[in-house]
Amino acid sequence: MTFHPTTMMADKSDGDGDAGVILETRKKTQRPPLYKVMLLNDDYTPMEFVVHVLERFFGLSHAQAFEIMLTVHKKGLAVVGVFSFEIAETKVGQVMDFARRHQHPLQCTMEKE
Ligand code: TYC
Repeated sequence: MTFHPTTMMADKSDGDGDAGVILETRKKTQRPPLYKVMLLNDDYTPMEFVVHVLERFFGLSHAQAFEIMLTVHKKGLAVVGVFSFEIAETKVGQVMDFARRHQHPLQCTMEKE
């Protein structure tokens, strides 16, 4: 009888010496990047207008909106929400458009988290 290599393997190994080491079972989970949407302070936009913007476009309660408006007023800027690129872009556009239509210099920007 001749000993062909495959005849000697009682297990599932293919005899290549790697003993079935799995180097990669699945791709790493990919999460979409998130973007911070920020409101910037200025000296002219009325506080009530900013509060209204935060209620209208970011779904904040009056109390939350007032708090964030005051943070922007005191600190110069604040993050008002974190969203996917598309949602962040839409919010920034809505706020900038609304401010421009009311002739307020309010600035809203986004930045990758
Ligand atoms: N600083 C403004 C004022 O005193 C109020 C203000 C708050 C403006 C937040 C912009 O993003 C802003 N009327």
